[in-house]
Amino acid sequence: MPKTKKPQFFAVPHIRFEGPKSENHLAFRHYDPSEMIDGKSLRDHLRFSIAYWHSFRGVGGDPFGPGTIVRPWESGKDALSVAKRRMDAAFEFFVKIEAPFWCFHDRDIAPEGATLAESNRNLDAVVAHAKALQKETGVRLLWGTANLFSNPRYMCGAATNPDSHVFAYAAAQVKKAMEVTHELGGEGYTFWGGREGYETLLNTNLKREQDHLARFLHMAVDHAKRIGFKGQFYIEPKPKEPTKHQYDFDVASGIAFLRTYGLEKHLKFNIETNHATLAGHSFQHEIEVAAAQGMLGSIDANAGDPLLGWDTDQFNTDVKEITLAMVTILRAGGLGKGGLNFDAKLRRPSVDPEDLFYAHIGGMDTYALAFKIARRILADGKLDQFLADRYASYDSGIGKQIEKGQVGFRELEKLVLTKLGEPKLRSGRQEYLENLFNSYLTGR
Ligand code: XLS
Ligand code: NI
Ligand code: NI
Repeated sequence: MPKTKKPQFFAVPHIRFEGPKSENHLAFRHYDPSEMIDGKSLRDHLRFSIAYWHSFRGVGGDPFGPGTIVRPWESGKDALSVAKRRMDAAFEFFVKIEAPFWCFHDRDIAPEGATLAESNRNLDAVVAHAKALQKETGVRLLWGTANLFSNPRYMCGAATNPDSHVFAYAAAQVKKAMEVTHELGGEGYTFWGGREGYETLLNTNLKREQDHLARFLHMAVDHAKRIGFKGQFYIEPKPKEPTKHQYDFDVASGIAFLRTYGLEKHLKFNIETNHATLAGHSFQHEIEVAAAQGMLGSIDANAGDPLLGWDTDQFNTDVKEITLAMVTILRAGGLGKGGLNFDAKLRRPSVDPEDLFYAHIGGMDTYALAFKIARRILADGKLDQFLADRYASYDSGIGKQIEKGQVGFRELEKLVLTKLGEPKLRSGRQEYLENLFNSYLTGR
């Protein structure tokens, strides 16, 4: 990856791969971006991306106190020049941490103005800067999105707002966000439901709001065609927070929603670990459900805290959780145009710029290690063989006829009464499989 011209914001050196035995914690142990695997570099397999909002706009604030994180680049004569300086720092970071991609919301990168026209002008100015930095560094845009949840106008949602004026405003904002994503060569565009949900049904027409959300997404699909944007659209499910009930609750309800409104060909899922667990699912479950329908798109790589019931957006260092996810991702043939976007933030007391490095090194190494273990699991074939055997009764005979829709209740009743009788119990072997899985994790 090309280097930045003159690093000036981080006292940390370019992060290099030093292997598992390295004592240097500002080095990769498992992520060697240039390692070739199956004719493709690990960089291209994993497609890591940095989330601008957390890493360059997050200041560590929480409901009990203001931010703790003060960055040296957050100064300048006006908001626009600060935005550009911050972006210089961000691209220095992307290069030094070996991330080939980044992701942003429109309002992360450029200040919102007093009118939409002014916001658009600000965005254009910063996007021109981003374009130059992308060209200089080779870093690309994984996906763009619009912030449709911070401004008070969106307090009751954007596309699902009861006021059509707000719907129109959101449409105008997304139009522009899609256009700048396209301008920057973005490989995707994400819709996270922000405040698309409700607090109480006493003031909510659920059916109408869902219709409006679908209408909004159809407009986005139409606009993509109009401007020639070929990137992948993603919907990012989340069950709650900020609203009590979000319409894109989880992947399964997302599939139902997309199919109901004829959108299933146009969107895939951007699955976030912490959103999966908030919905009461495992990360692997959400990936598996999307993959089963050919709708696995991209990953927002983070972790929740098992003891907390909100989106803590932590960096994930859980090799087991990620390896399970990777097994499903690899079986599904990978992420295509998607990637692994670190939608994760530093803890409030992690106030130093170098904490950004430790955080991402940990996340990247965990994913790289999990990727390698998952490949070994699949190459070894024992798990796949177990699955194949478990369902083998559907490969021929009556099972095959069931799958092909060649028999119904009457035929099956007759068969059981005359021929099959009582089925024999077969072990699901869960404990054996857990031990087998652990043996891959620990290398023995
Ligand atoms: C919030 C979401 C958000 C999306 C992008 O919970 O994860 O960060 O990824 O709007
Ligand atoms: Ni996310
Ligand atoms: Ni989230």
